[in-house]
Amino acid sequence: MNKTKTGLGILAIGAVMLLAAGCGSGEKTAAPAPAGQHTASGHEAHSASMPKEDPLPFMKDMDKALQEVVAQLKAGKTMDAQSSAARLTGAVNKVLPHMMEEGLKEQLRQAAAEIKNSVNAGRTDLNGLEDKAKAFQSIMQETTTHLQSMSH
Ligand SMILES: [Cu+2]
Repeated sequence: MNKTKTGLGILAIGAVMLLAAGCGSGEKTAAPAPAGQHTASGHEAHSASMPKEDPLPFMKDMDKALQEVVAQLKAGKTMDAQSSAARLTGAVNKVLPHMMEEGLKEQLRQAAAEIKNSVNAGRTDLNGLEDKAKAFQSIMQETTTHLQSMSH
């Protein structure tokens, strides 16, 4: 009887130790990475000012709107292209508050404005627009990578 109880006791202690070890390693994994140039306080301040939404779906809208602008201009549908360009800048404006790199933010904002302005001006220089669209795509790629590096 006594031997059985002792045996169970040892098993129980073993289980507790295993649990404790599990917790310990879990805490280590969850520990924050050492702060680099972006301080934790700076990130928190920005997060608080961000809209509570995932910005990545807006990147998909942006990509779709860009492709439509190009396709509609090629088809000579200037009015449609203008409304697609408005959707493009709308998506950009939704994403901007989530970005924490001022340089990239400004690039994205300016590239979208250039496309919108040239479409609205009715100067359908297709080659020029395709160059702008290509430049915009690489900025979008960088933006997506930047947004994916943050948690929302
Ligand atoms: Cu955000």
